[in-house]
Amino acid sequence: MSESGKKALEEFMQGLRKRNPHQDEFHQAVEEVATSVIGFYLDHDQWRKAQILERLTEADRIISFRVSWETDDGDIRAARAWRVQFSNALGPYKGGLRFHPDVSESVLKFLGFEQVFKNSLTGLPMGGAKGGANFNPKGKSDREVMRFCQSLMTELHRHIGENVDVPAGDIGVGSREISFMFGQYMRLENRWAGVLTGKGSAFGGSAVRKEATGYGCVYFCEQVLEEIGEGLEGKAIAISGSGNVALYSAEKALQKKAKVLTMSDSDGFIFAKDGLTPEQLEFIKDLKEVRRGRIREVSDKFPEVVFHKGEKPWRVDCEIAMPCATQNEIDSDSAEALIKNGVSVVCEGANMPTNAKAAELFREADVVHAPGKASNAGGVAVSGLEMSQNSMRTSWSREQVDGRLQEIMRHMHSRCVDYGKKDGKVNYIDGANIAAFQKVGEALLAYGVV
Ligand code: NDP
Ligand code: 2IT
Repeated sequence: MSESGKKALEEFMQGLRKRNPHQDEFHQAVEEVATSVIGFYLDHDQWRKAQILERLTEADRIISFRVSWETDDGDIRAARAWRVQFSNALGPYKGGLRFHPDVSESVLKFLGFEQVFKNSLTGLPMGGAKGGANFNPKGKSDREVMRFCQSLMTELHRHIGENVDVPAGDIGVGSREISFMFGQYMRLENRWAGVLTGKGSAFGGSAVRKEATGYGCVYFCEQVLEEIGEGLEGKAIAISGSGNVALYSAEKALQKKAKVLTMSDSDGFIFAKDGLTPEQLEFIKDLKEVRRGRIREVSDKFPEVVFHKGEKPWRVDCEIAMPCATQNEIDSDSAEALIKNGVSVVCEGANMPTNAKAAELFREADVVHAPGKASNAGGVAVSGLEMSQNSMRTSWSREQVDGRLQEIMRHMHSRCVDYGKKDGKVNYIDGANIAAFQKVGEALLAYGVV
């Protein structure tokens, strides 16, 4: 980067940190984008005069509210919830809801900010948002989760709408929670509307939405490999997480004949030295989706699969790393171990799973690094298709939706290549950031001062 670029970036980041104190995750997400786009920004006077970067790093609005709910024992609890409506420049606000004790305004701002760029890359007309609560669904009964979801929607319903803001799932929010929230929305509004995505197929949900993030991540990975003249068959993949994204990344990877060596949860990881078998993966799906159990139970059932308590899966020998759990799960120690053990591609299923130092190490070691805002965009893309189906009062077949998903992932990959290829190598982080920034920025320029 040029000296003037460095100086401008530092000044911009100083201002951002000052305006958003103590929001480390938000600073990190913005710095990554600003680093990619600062050269373009400095070269375009009109963009600077219009303060496009400054405007795109300020959320349109943030709604913060209390969610009171009652436990099965009759105790009263209060949680804090937010909806960060980041930008509707390209379409209705769109993005998931997260229920996790670590949720904070900073986490939701980073996620909402990334969502603006991710949604732009899909090519579908969607703005960016994120929401959630510092509620821990782990160990809660179905009735407790229902009461929490109903209470949250009692406030949230007045801020959303099929043409305004369309939430979906994320960590801790799957089809059970979406159904509870959707039921409450209809009760409050007395009308059916495609106001959430990830719904059940009986009531407006799209085929393949559940699988879409994981499948999309593997489709993207295939494109990345093709770009360097390789394929997925026989490749050793380390996957983290065992939730929605991890399960369907693993499923598609197995269908493509890759070897899935690891999966994890917050207790530790499991290691299958020759790769998980389809039977083992079916067991894990039932364990996680139906019984809501812990990953260590896999080795009770299959002793050849070894459980490593309290550890992350990044020390195994693998060619591909697919982090599918949470933000900053790959730090510099993990990155060093992966590089030493021969990783050549990192394809992110989670949002911002690699911290800034680890990303720098991958870049220096020539590891191809696909950022979540491109590689995990399959989920929100199929959410966009669910919105279209709801508006048209129709539903498309699995084959149709999966075909569209593959097409969208291919198209996003070529946009990353178009904007990120330099000296024969693709920098996917720059490619994704620059392509997305230009599209959202052009909309803002066209709107005038908004
Ligand atoms: P789930 O709640 O279904 O699964 C999350 C998984 O990650 C669980 O195995 C969980 O383990 C683990 N995990 C979560 N937090 C931590 C933590 N702090 N430390 C260690 N492990 C953790 O969520 P999803 O699969 O939906 O989401 C995973 C990632 O993918 C997130 O970054 C999300 O933002 C991103 N994403 C999700 C999309 C979707 O459509 N659902 C779309 C695009 C991105 P445990 O159960 O022990 O907490
Ligand atoms: O991070 C994400 O893209 C999601 N959690 C999915 C959002 C959506 O609206 O489907």
